[in-house]
Amino acid sequence: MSRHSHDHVLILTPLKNAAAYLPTYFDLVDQLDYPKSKISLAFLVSDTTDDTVALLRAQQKKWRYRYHAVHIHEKDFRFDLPEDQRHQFQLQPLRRSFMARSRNYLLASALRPEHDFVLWLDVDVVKYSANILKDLISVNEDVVVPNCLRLTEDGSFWGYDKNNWQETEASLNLQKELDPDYVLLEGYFEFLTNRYLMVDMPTHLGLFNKVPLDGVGATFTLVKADVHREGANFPSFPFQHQVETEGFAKMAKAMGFNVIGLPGYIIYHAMNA
Ligand SMILES: Nc1nc2c(ncn2[C@@H]2O[C@H](COP(=O)(O)OP(=O)(O)OP(=O)(O)O)[C@@H](O)[C@H]2O)c(=O)[nH]1
Ligand SMILES: [Mg+2]
Repeated sequence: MSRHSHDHVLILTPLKNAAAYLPTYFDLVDQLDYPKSKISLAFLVSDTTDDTVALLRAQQKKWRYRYHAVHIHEKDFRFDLPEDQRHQFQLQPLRRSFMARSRNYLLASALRPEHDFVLWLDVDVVKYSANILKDLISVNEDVVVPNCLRLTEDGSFWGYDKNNWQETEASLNLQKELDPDYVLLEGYFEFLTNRYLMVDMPTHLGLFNKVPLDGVGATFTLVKADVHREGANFPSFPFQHQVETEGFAKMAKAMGFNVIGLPGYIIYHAMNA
């Protein structure tokens, strides 16, 4: 029998000017109810002007013997996006294409034979259960995502990650007429896609109520490492009208992998812009 226990998780986080979020990020990771010897972390820092790298190095020193490994990668793409235009509709295909290249670079740099799962975790996810890793692994799907809301002061329900969705008859019909290179985006009034978003699905049917998805985001996305090893990654070019994380879901599905969402399993993203 193999001594390998098939539960080593590689946490991957791309970073850009993320110093403000890192303390909370590290606190939350450290609170995970999961053996730290079975967790590796790797970061890619790009085009950054704040002290993200200094904070990472300090944490790396602190966690060197606490976790299996902590690796810091740096690569600038010289993609200069004015902060106040980050979410502008026309800029999204380009912004997301650079994000795709960042994620692929990080994945290719960090993935090692000992890793059984890859957890994509954005730095600005600010609240999740300590059980989440065990819970998502227990779901035993190729790709699984919880439902990411915004953390609001009054606890009101405000969906954040609109990239988790199902195609509908209307969304598929609309794509028949579309230029193959046209990139679809969720959450923009400029172009309505008719997808059924996970943030709009019922959340009261239990933590482990599974729904099939056709697109995913990557605020908190657990992937069996073999899915990536076999070649599913983040297209930086339009693939079935998607780039980056939704393109990854499309690619994984095209290869025959399961992509599953848990609408009742809630995590929270920072309330920014
Ligand atoms: N390496 C790299 N990381 C990036 C880049 N842009 C954003 N990131 C990081 O990628 C993750 C997701 O980016 P966000 O800027 O949070 O994207 P978002 O959630 O769509 O947008 P917000 O609503 O502003 O949070 C975060 O951990 C960022 O720090 C980039 O150009 N390069
Ligand atoms: Mg974010």
